[in-house]
Amino acid sequence: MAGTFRFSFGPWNIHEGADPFGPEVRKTIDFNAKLALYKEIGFDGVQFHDDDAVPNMDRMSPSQIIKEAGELKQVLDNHGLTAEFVAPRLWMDSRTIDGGYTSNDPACRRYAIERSLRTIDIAKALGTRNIVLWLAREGTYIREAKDSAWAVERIAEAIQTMLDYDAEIHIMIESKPNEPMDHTYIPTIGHAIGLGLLTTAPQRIGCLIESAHAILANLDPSDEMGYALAHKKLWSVHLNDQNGLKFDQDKTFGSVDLRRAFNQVRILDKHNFGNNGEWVGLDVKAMRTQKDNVACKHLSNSRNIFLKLLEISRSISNEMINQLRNERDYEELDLYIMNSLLGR
Ligand code: XLS
Ligand code: MG
Repeated sequence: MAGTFRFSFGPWNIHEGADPFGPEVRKTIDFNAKLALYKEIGFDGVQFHDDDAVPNMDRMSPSQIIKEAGELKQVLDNHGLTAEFVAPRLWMDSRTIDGGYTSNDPACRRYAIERSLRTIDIAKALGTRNIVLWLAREGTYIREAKDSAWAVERIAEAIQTMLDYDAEIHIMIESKPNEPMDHTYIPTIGHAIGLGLLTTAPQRIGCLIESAHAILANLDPSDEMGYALAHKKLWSVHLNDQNGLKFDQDKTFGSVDLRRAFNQVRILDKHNFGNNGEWVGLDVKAMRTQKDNVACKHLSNSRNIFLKLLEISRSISNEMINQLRNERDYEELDLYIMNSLLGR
């Protein structure tokens, strides 16, 4: 059994380099110029936040939003690109300061839900049924700020409203344990899958696993993937890397821990990831020190590292692994994997 791999990323992955402590260091690349880069560096799919697709959507009517998204679909077609998903950006607006679906202000919760329905309109106009929910501010800085049971119920109700709004959409929940919040309500993929059970259509709720988000929860991303695969819920991934428990780094895939990356590639390949149209998404950031003319290497390098690890994984003898498992000689298995990664 083997997977089929095609790659996607979002326009935010080509970035000016601002961080919380310093301003931009690279020139802005216009959205259309970014689209032109995709194929050049080996990518066929585009991930969108709703306002990546329709920038001024909060000031537009629903029909204007659909029209503008329809025009973008033409541009994508001209570039030979496919929209993988659209995600509502529920963390920038002043109405989402206290969260979107879990805000304590009912008017703000209504805004978050309305905005999510517009996201669905955009997805449909772009020709995808995939919605990603990264629940950025659905959490708290102090536990007493919200009731955690109500919060989860409110997220589920919001998702239910989205499912009822459109019978075709699939929702992929991207869990993350912290940042920007101290704690979020859907910190791991088990929570994401459980959340689906609170709706009337759990079969339309799946998940997207981001390597760094699993690592920030002190979990192994390939085991998180395995958990989701066992539930038939792994509908997308955001591969990247992360150097320990700190802010979300979005480093080049495999650049911190090659073996951890290898195991992600391997579990995806072993379980036929991509054969039902799933994409290998990357969510990586260039180092702030990169100059303008080399600010896409994190993307092409991540893809190349994935493909090299795939080659290594496929060259490994399953017979040898089975034999060592049967002998319970995991020291020898450890060495076999290390030697394979070292090219010996
Ligand atoms: C941020 C998230 C974001 C999502 C899409 O950490 O990974 O990029 O993937 O909303
Ligand atoms: Mg992500």
